[in-house]
Amino acid sequence: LGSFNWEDPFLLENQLLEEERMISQSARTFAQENLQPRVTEAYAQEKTDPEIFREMGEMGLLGTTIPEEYGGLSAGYVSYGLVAREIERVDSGYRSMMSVQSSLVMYPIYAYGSEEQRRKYLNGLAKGELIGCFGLTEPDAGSDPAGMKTRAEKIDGGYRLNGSKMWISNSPIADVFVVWARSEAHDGKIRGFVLDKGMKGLSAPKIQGKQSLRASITGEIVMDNVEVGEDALLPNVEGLKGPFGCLNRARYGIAWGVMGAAETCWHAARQYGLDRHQFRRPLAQTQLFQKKLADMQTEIALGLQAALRVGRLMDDASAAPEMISLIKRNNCGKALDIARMARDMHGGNGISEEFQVIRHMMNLETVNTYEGTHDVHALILGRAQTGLQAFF
Ligand code: TGC
Ligand code: FAD
Repeated sequence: LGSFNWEDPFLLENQLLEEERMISQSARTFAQENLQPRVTEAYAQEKTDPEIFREMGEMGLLGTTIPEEYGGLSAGYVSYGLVAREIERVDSGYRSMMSVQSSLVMYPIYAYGSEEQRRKYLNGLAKGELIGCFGLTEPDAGSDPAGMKTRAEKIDGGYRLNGSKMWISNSPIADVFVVWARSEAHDGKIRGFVLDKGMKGLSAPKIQGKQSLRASITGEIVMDNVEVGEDALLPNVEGLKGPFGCLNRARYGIAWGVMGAAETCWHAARQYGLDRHQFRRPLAQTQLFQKKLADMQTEIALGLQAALRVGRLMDDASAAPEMISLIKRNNCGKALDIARMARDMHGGNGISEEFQVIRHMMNLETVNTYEGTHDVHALILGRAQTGLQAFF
């Protein structure tokens, strides 16, 4: 029998290709050296440094799955997941910045865009010289995006857009806005449009006072008679499968990312338990503490293994959206439980920014909600096994 590595119980590392290991290692070095030193202040001050996009771009961490000719790395989805895990090991907000840019902005422009749109945007987005955002959610349409009110009306040579989007990552600092609207000219179907910062009638006010994901800026997108040319329409997709095609990729990345946040919390709790003595022995020498560590280790090992399995199927073009719902839901829920547990295991210190765990815990409340809430993914899985949809 082999030996047991407590940090990597199923030897995930051995299941990676050489290229995947290298991408993961360089993402880890980048995240630990460049992001970790600034996160506590960024979170406390609710400040997003747009320079981070350029730094990620220089490291090749934006649009890793996009072909090299458009500025990406032509890497696979396992590599993309490993990058998400390393960035979210530091903070879910930083991973959000990366995954919106990669999966929700570069991917739709690449997959649904014209050649001109690809040439216009992808290289700048890959370098982080342009910042992107993705507007699907509205004040009155969150879990049910089909209920959106944003409209595109046909005008001479293009479209006029009216509506507002809510809770949009990156929007106040974005140069490129991928927005989804019902288009009268296309039988009322949902279509994607790419808007540029500075267009008349387009604004993106910041949402103030978030108590979660504070290192990642979030805003609205307000479209007040924004007129765009025909060239702003994403020509190659229509209907909700457009935004959902992007969400499949982002949700998959989140399933890896949250395991990174959970690993940070687990490792911190273990170390705290070894260092802190009560009742004349380390906390880690109590049965309750060890049971909690065992639960954390088990859920993380299983969650990573499941993410790797789905990543391999994605690289094989055979992953189903329901598989992604399963791992997004499970891994977010488990990561949130682990962060709450780690917070508790730190006692009073657990509420201090210095020990980090409460920041992860607060962040994971958002991650458990966005990209389909925990319960919405349960309904997707319930529908898949009963054939009965229970959304309404
Ligand atoms: P439904 O009838 O199920 O489907 C409508 C059409 O969409 C297609 N479709 C999918 N296509 C590809 N992948 C998927 N995962 C798909 N899910 C659905 C479907 O085939 C159908 O196509 P067609 O051609 O037949 O019309 O739609 P519904 O209206 O009943 O939807 C229900 C539900 C709950 C599944 C869905 O609306 C849902 O998932 N809601 C959650 C909303 C959500 O995830 N929003 C995310 C906003 S973006 C975000 O949060 C970014 S945060 C990023 C960050 O900061 O990191
Ligand atoms: P609701 O849909 O109103 O849900 C409220 C509650 O009701 C939830 O518990 C939900 O599970 C439950 N519920 C809903 N429907 C049902 C049902 N049929 N049966 C049982 N329970 C149900 N969106 C974007 O488009 N782009 C972004 O970049 C983006 N970034 C975000 C960043 C942050 C920080 C946050 C917080 C959100 C972001 N979102 C973004 C929005 C996010 O996707 C939505 O918040 C999410 O989809 C949930 O929608 P909602 O907030 O309207 O909640």
